[in-house]
Amino acid sequence: MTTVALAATLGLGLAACGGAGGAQESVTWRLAETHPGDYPTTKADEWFAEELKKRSDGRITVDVYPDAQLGEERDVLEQMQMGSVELNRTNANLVGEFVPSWKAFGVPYAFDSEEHFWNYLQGDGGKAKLEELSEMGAEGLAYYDSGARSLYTTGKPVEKPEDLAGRNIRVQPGSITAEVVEKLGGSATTMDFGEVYSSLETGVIDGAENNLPSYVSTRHYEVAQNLTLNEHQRVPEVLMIAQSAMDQLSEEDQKLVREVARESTEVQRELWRQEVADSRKTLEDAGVTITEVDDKQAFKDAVSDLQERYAGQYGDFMDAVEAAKKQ
Ligand code: GTR
Repeated sequence: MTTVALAATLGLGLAACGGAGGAQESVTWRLAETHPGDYPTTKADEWFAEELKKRSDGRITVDVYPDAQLGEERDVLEQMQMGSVELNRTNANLVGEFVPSWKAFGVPYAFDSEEHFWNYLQGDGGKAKLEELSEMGAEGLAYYDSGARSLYTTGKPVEKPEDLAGRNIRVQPGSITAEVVEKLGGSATTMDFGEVYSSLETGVIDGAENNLPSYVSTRHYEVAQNLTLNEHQRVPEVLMIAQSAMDQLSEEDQKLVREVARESTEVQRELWRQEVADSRKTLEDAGVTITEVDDKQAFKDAVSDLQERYAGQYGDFMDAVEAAKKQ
């Protein structure tokens, strides 16, 4: 845990001392966010906080801490488990370290399209998945969009999986993306989000993978100027709350939290669509080499034996994903 994260944890510990369980008159909670203030997830967090304050007549205050002020995502998830951070917006890939069945979100090419992805998330499969967060003492409140993840590299552009040979690609902690990258032919290094820029700059890694808005907001495109739109994963963002925080509320306020969180999904999705378009423009203006991959078959073939293994390991997920195709 970083010093900042530790200090934040201690600070909260003191603030929480008054609460002895049961419904509180009013609560002030912290929401951890890794992205900067102008990123779509952060704006949705803010909308959630404002709306909740308004509709609870001031009983529920949520302070959003952007820019990983409460620590890197993995640290925050640990704090969530201990109940020392109440709310967290994180990427589903990171959750796998704490709730192993969530690693399923990293299965490559699981979803055919944005529509398929959202059919799954908003259907029974997606709802059941949110409930699995109880294993880490949390409740899943809402999904946010995160588009598709693609590769980006320094050096020469990646046009086909073979181009990854000998290249070291950063992946998120807790995810199965390392296996995916290695099947594609590269080598994988697990690293916190905040370390990626300098590691690209100094050549510790040769690339990473993410969606367009993250590639732009982190300015990774300045140091890794080749983007390959191979779209190997669609991994949602999730807004979660520590069970110990939820337990402080009356039933009526718990319902309100869930309702406002659900509504914030629509706000975020709208912001997301705009951000993807803006990011594409930023990248084009900056002269980034964008390699379109119209036929993703070579990438899909490279990971096909993983698919068989995952179908066994994450059978329920794969069945629900399949069912969401037909809706
Ligand atoms: C982004 C995601 C972040 C973080 C990051 C990463 O797409 O929104 O929460 O997980 O990816 O690659 O670490």
